[in-house]
Amino acid sequence: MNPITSLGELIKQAISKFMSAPGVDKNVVEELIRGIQRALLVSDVNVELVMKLSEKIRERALTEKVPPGISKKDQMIKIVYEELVALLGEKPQKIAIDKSKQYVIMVVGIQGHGKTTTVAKLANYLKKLGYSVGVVCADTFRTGAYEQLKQLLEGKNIPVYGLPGEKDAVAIALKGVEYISKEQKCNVILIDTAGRHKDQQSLMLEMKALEEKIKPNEIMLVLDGTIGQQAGVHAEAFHKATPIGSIIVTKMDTSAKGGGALSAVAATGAKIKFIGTGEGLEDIEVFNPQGFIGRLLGIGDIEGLLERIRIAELEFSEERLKSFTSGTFTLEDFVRQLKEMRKLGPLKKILSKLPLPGIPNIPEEELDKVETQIDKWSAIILSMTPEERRNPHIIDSSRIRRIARGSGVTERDVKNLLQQYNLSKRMMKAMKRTPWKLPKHIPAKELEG
Ligand SMILES: Nc1nc2c(ncn2[C@@H]2O[C@H](COP(=O)(O)OP(=O)(O)OP(=O)(O)O)[C@@H](O)[C@H]2O)c(=O)[nH]1
Ligand SMILES: [Mg+2]
Repeated sequence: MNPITSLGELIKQAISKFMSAPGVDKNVVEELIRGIQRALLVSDVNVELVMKLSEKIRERALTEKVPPGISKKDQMIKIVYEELVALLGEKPQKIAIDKSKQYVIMVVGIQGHGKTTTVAKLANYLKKLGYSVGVVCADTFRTGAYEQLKQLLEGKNIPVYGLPGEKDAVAIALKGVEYISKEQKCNVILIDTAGRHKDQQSLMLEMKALEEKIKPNEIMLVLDGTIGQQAGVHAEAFHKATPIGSIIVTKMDTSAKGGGALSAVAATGAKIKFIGTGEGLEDIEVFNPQGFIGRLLGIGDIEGLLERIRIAELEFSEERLKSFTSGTFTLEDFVRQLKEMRKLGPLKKILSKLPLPGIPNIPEEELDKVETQIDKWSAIILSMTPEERRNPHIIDSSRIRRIARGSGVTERDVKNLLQQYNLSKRMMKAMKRTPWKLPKHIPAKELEG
């Protein structure tokens, strides 16, 4: 069974059951957790990790407040999503290759894990991204390795170098790099290496020799996803022999153990860059934990949902809400709020997505200025006395002068801050009169800078 679908299907089942429950109580949450546990255990994810994750979900479900305007269900989806992403490591790895420089990638791994196939897939993938790519076959152990590579890349206009009969892998690699870069004028060079040797130690020695002589810019380790949690052990062993820069987990399409391989490798702290999802040349995917989990959960617009909750959390923290409505919205609240909003993206985009009734439109240039001024304003506020912060209306021109001097800004800067603060305060009052609702859906795209 396809592990991405099987793990995904099981998680989706658990979630859709959860979504169809009439309300959310402890039992419903427990059932959701059990469903997710089952899905992960079937996918060979380490039991201890599964238990830790369940505990985390349970704890957050019970303690985190639900911001107004958001359903408990949406909040639970967010919690499950975040905890699963944390299990696999947060960020996708970027392909950052300078097109004007030579970049050598050496692909290593155990026999049959998918090195040669992956080299071909990767060459094809990088070529599509616009790189000029060539491939070197430095596998002297497997008969027909060079032929295999040539066949995989047939018709792709990607040069393949090999020296059938030559027994010295280092010699082939050196000549190959020279040929691909000088004669073929390619800047990205992928080197396929042997997986089989008379023993593991001689394999590691050859990898070391290749690494020393070729000095690749990146060593990629290919790991077979069907080995489940064993993947973590192999990743660690290779890490010790040669500095592994990135990992590709292959055969994610064939075994139920894929989830185990991913979590085991992630647990070693190694960076998974791609996953292989089939035997074909196109079956390679950039490994992006967030996208991967998003698809597993089967929620079409997980990003939209997350943004909606983040904004709601930001705006409606209970304390903040109280200070808004009781009129004790202080200068410190103001700057803190701006800082937090800025974390979400460009201020003007956020504000333009919030329907604020009865509030004059703030010109775009003003908002641009606001963005650049937040740090300055923090400094200004630090120069104020606690009383001034609480009661800004007492700040007269002599106080303005003192504050400006103290924070190393102009008097205009101080006045400007006070003006913006007053404007914000008016916004809060207007909101109180016309309680506003968050839009149901803010497309994540529009929040991106
Ligand atoms: N289903 C599936 N099969 C894969 C994937 N990657 C590789 N394979 C298959 O796994 C087998 C071994 O792949 P190779 O690329 O030859 O493995 P290798 O690591 O180069 O093997 P040696 O050179 O013998 O060490 C082949 O039949 C590939 O088609 C994948 O992502 N999914
Ligand atoms: Mg091979």
